[in-house]
Amino acid sequence: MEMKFAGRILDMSRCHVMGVLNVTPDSFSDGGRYNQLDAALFKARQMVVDGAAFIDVGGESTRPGAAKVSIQEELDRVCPVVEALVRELDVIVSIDTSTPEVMSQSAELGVGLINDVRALQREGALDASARAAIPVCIMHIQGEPETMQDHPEYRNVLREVSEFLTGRIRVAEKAGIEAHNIILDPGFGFGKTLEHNLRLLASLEQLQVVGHPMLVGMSRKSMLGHITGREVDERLPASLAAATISAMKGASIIRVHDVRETVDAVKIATAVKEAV
Ligand code: 8Y4
Repeated sequence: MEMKFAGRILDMSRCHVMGVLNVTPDSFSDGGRYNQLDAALFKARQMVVDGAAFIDVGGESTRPGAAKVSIQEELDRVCPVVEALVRELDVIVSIDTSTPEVMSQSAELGVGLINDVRALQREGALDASARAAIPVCIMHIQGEPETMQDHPEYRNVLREVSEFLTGRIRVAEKAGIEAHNIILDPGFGFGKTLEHNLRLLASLEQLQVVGHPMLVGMSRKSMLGHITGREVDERLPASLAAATISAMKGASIIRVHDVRETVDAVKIATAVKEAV
């Protein structure tokens, strides 16, 4: 199954790695040897060398308690970086945003994927994504990022995530988004307890919707901290285990902070899958 991201064709029956590039004001405040743009480009370049197929550029923190970012502020942060990455690097640039204006401007700059953790639920997002006419990742979230971890509750987490995603596919198609451009994501950590996250990972195959590749992101997340007792900067081994399991269970894209290590883990999983 092939998918086209701004001119680049990828076989989605295989597993690819997406590197995380945060462009929030404090993400590059180390040293002052580079300006923000140089630092972002340097980090992205290394992720491409390390084997990333995607770079996911995000200018708004979804952490509960994070400060709200205005549309103009998000545009100012993200657009120069997107423009530089598209021009300079041999990689698919993904835009991590829920803001319609950012979706539209990024698409004009040549981004290959819209990654929306709010599943195109913001006013104007469905329309902006449809007009962009590039692939979009629709992620499950319960509630809003600010409050989603207050008391996550499901009667049947698998069924509810599955029904949310199929419902959003239907809404997206009605808005003019082509079915072949829709990627799905169970949204690990987005309005879920450890138990919910583990149930979703254990049954990842059952969440697959025919014709729609799956993206997953568990890198360094607190679910891994809860199991291992490790702080965020010591979660690489746990993140690699989670990536390996996801790849074995059919994920097409794995969103991570540690590209080099994850590419190796995915290579092992892919080799085993293809040996059957
Ligand atoms: C430590 C490190 C603690 C990272 C928390 C986090 C996903 C996503 C995020 C995901 C898709 C994050 C933008 C949250 N997670 N997009 N974005 N899927 N599609 N938290 O799972 O990395 S940000």
